[in-house]
Amino acid sequence: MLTNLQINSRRLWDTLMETAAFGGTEKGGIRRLTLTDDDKRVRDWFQAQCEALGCHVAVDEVGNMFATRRGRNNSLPPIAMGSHLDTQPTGGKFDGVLGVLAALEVMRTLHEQDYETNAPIEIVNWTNEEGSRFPPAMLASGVFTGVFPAEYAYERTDRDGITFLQELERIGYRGPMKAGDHKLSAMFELHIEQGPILEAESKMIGVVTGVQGMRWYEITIKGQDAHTGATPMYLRKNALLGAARIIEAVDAIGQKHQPGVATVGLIENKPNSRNVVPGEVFLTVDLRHPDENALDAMEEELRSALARALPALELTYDDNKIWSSAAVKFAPELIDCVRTAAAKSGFAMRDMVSGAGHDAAYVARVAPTTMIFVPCEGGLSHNEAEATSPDECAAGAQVLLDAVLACDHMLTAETVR
Ligand code: HGY
Ligand code: MN
Ligand code: MN
Repeated sequence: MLTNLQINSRRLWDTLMETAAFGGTEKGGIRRLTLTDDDKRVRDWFQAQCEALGCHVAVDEVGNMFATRRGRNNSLPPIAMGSHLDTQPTGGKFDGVLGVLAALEVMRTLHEQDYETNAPIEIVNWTNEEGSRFPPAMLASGVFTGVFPAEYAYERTDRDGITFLQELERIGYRGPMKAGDHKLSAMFELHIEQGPILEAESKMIGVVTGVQGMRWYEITIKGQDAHTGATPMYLRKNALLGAARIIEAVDAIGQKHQPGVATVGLIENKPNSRNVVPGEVFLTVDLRHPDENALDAMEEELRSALARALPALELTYDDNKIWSSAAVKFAPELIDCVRTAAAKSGFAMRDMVSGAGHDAAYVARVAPTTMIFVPCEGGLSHNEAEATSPDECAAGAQVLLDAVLACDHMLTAETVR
């Protein structure tokens, strides 16, 4: 039951470039941290575009936006196409954005062709997927799926002590709908791969079968501020030296447990003065692996590294696991919809597990979910130079359209039985 509906590649590309202006950076990336004025601007723009297509836009209590196009049978929960419009501080034009704007292109195509689906079709913009400003990542899809209570999200603070709730209310996106009350029949998320595999193998489509497990830790190391001139080496309690030992140890854990990965990404050194021996360091650790047992081993080795390295430098520390997202497998029936869709357009494809986290990892807890990847240049992402081509964006959007219609057809057959 595949149609001949074709997305408009030019319009999709123009829309991607147009919205990159909301938080655009000189280096050609996007800095659109969640719940900032730039996030508000792109949300307002997105809502207007969806309403112009006749979609109803609802917002839930943590700012998740749901733009719904009615179908023949509106008693069915919508088939959703979701991703995120927030970015990293030095993000690119495509991470998250491609998924939401390709979904908008699908909606525009259905609308202009006056194509009636059986189930309602929906675009979802998930709040704070990145977790860069308000950790952890995937915070609002986590509230939607019952992983976190809304109050937990509301209390999260950025590094300036501002709360998620303050900002959500300030930009006017604290919606009336209780997160999770809104049901979904299915969700597809289109995303750039953010890794090198598809490009290296000249594959256009990644048929994503799951997402690897992820854990985040916050570690505070304490020593003693002291004078860099008058304090002999043997009398120092240098927290930054301790941090250096831990940064090395974390990298060694990642090297040892490949394909797992391990990273120290954020570090704050205090007082960060050139003639003071640093007395306190705050740093974050990001551990990931497709296998939960391997993640347990990596976590154990992190704990031992802390216990071994820091007391030896007369430093104290506290470590706090702030987030854990278990490895996820996606819905086989939706994966098949993606395969069918990619084959219809003759795109070379391959199965893969996502290295990056995505809202789909949480949505899979409450509805059949899967993802579609397209390549990005050099596998580079979370970088202002992140790039992909109009053809790759169009291929992803076309597969998204055809996968959603294949899913609609499958659900119709199920409900007709
Ligand atoms: O951290 C992640 O994998 C995602 O980009 N938020
Ligand atoms: Mn993303
Ligand atoms: Mn990201």
